[in-house]
Amino acid sequence: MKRVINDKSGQHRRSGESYLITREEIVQFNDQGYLVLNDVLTESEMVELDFWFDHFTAGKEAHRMAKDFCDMSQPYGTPIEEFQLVNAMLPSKYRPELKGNIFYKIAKDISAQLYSKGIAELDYEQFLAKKPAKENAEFAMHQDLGYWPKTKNTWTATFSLALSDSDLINGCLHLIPGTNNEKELRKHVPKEYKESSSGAINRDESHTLVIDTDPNEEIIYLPVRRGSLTIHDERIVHGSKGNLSSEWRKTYIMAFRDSETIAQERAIGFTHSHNDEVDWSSIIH
Ligand SMILES: O=C(O)CCC(=O)C(=O)O
Repeated sequence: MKRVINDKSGQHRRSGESYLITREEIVQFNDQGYLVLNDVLTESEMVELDFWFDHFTAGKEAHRMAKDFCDMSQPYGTPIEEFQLVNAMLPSKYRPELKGNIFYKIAKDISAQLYSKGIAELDYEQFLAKKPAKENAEFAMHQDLGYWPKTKNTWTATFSLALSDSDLINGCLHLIPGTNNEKELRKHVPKEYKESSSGAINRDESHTLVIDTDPNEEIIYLPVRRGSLTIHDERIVHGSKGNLSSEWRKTYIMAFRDSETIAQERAIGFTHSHNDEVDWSSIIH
């Protein structure tokens, strides 16, 4: 088991709302599909985000979020008291006060350094909290692109900001480096689903998709301290295990994609809300 920690990153890379990444890190992101950046946000910046994270994950906006407040590891409709993990999708849609926060500004700045072929914009964001002592608060191995409509340009940088330290005990992100460069996307199958009479897969039951992995593939773990970031791309095979600790694992996720890709998604009604009504058979040429 390998743990990846990037000791060269840190606050010395910060200048106002910018965070400088190196040429080697850009190459690593393209070749291996992920990056780890330590100590990106300061403690006082984090405290402002804590307030909204705790507000949402305590369910204070749940009454108007429908499926956007859910436990992605279980079927929709699971009672809140039985949640193992709490997902709050698109928090700044529900509380616009969150728009343009410091995490957004820094992630946008890093996206621009990672992506030179177009304009990287925020596509969606989510809060993810794993409850203490919940062995099944896990994300099955998947590739993010397996969840999304097909678009010409798939470029994505998904930023996970640790609001709590994350480690092997509380279910930090893990992944298989280099799988981002596989030619074909792996076959994703819904964890819970019913087939319609036409044989099409109905994903109304739950959001989770799963893929098979080979036990010989090397999985690496990305433990990070509070205020640090992991960044992964849309094709890398990744997931996370349950939380065996006595504390919450808290993560704020933002995904940046090419501005034209986002426009294509929106044109078919795809906003990354779990309340979207999308024609999953639609393919954008
Ligand atoms: O951070 C995690 O636990 C997993 C999140 C994840 O799978 C994702 O952002 O696609």
